Amino acid sequence: MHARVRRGAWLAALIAGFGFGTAGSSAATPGMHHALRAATAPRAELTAAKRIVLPGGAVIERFQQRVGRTPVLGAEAITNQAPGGSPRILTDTTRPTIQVPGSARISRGRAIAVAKSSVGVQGLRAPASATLGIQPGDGGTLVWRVQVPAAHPLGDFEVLVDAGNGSVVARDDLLRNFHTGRAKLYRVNPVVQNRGARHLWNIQGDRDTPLLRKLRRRVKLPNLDDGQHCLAGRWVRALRGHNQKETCKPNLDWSRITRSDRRFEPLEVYFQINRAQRYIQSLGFSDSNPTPNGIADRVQRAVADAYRLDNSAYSPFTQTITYGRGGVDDAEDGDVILHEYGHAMQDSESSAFGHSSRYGPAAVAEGSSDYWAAVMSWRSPHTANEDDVCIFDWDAIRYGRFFPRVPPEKSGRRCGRRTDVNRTLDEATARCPRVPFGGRYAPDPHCVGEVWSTGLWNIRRSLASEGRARARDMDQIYLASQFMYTGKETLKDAANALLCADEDLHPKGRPGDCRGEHYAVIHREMTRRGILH
Ligand SMILES: [Ca+2]
Ligand SMILES: [Ca+2]
Ligand SMILES: [Ca+2]
Ligand SMILES: [Zn+2]
Repeated sequence: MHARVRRGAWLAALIAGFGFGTAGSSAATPGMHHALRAATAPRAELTAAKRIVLPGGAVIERFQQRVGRTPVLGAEAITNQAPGGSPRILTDTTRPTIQVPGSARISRGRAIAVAKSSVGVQGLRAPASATLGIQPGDGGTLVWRVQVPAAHPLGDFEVLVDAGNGSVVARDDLLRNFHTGRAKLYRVNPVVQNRGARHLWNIQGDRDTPLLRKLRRRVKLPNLDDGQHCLAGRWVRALRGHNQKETCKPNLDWSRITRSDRRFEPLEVYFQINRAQRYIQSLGFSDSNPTPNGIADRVQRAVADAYRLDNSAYSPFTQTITYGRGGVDDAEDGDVILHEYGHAMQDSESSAFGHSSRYGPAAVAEGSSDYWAAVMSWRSPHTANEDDVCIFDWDAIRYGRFFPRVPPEKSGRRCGRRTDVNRTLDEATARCPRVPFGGRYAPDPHCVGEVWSTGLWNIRRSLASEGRARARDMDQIYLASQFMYTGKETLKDAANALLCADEDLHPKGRPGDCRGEHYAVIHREMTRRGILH
C-alpha cells in the first residue's frame, strides 16, 4: 500500500538523523529533505505541521519553524508535490538566525490580563488563551500570543505580549474587516417617503420620474466584505435576476442608481436586511454571544427581480429569499423585503415552525412577518403610524385597498394588508376570503394573520406610549417568544409564548407562571382579539 511505503521512507529519514519533528507522520522523505534545504531557516528547525493529499494524489505539506520547541510566529515553509513528482518549496516565510529563547518572565495569566486591558474588553464570547511564540526580528523576541474572543467590543483580538517585560508588541483584530458602501434609496418605500400616494398613482412600469428620484435618501451600506466590491457582507448577499448576478462597483458608491436600473433592487435588499439584522443584534440576539442565540445571524442569500411573478418568498429548504418583479418590483418596497426576512428569522428560531405546512403556523407566520415590516418602518426616521401599519404601501399601489388620508400624512394610499385591523379571531375566520390550503378551502392565513399582527402592534403601541425603549422591549419579547414556537403553533399558543417570554425577560411575582411585568397589557389585548380567553 502506498501509505506504508511512505511511512517506511519517513522512518529511514529519521534514522538517517535528519532531525525532523514528529508532528507529521510522513514528512521527511529524502526528496523532502532535499526540498527543505531551499528554506531560509536551518532545516532542523522545520517541523511537519500539516499534510494534505489532494484528489489525484498531489501532496501539500506545511512546515512550522520552531526554535527550541517554540514556534516562530508566521514562519512557515510550504511544499508541493505533484503526483509522481518530487516535492519542492512553494512558499517560504521562515527566518535565519533566531536565537534559542530563554524562559518567560511574565506569567500566562499576567499576559492575558495585559492583553484584555489593551483591547478594553468588557465581555468575552469564550475564555482568552495564550501560548508562547517567537516574534522574529532582532534575533527574535519571546512573546505570549494571547487570543481574546471579545463580545464587547466585538472582535477576535490577537495580542502579542513581550514575555520578558510585559509590554504589548502587536495587536490585531482577526474578525473579517468590513467596508461601507453608499447609495440613494427609499428608506421604507416611495409612498412612506411621500407621506401618501398622491402624485405616485401613475407609476408607468419601472420608469423614473423626478418625484421618484427625489424621494430617495442618502443611506450607508455597512458591513460589506473586505477584498470585493459587490453586495456581499456580514449578513446579506444580495443578487439580482434569474441568473443571480452580482451588483458590483469598485468605489462602492451606488448613489446614482435609480429604480429603473436593475441594480436598484439588490441595493434596497442589502440595505433593509442589514439594518434589520443590526437591530436584532442590538436587542441582544447574536451568535457572537458567549452562548450563541442569534436569529438568522448568517449571510442571508436574497435575490431581487428573481422572476416575473408579483410574488416573493423565503425558501426554508435553501434558506434563500427571492423577490419577484411583477407589478412594482417587489424589492423596491422595504415592507416586502422585511416581511420575507421575517420568515427567514422565524425559520432560524424554530425550524419546526419555519418548515410547517399547517394552517395555524401559517397564520402566525404571516402576521408576525407583517409585524416585523411595521417595526422596521417605525424605526425609520420621520414615519407616522399610518406608514407603519399600512403594509406594502408601494407594492400594493395597484392591487391594494384604498385608505383615505390620516393626519399628519398628506394623502391617502393603498395597502396590501394592515396591522390595525380591529377584528377578533372568530370574525376574521368568518370573513376572510377562502383560499385553497392543504387540500381544502380555508380563510386566507394572510388575512387571519392580521388579527395576530394587530394584537402585537397594539401591545407595542401601549408600551411605546411609555417611551421608545419600551417599544424595543416588545420587539425583544416577540423575538424571544418565537424560539418557543412548534410546528403546530396556534395563535393561542403564540400568545401564551409571548406571555412566557415577557416573564423570562421581565420577571415579576411567582417564577414560572408566565405572568411577567407586561402580563396585563398582553393578556388584555390578546383577549380583545379573541385569541386568549
Ligand atoms: Ca426597479
Ligand atoms: Ca410587485
Ligand atoms: Ca408601510
Ligand atoms: Zn409571508
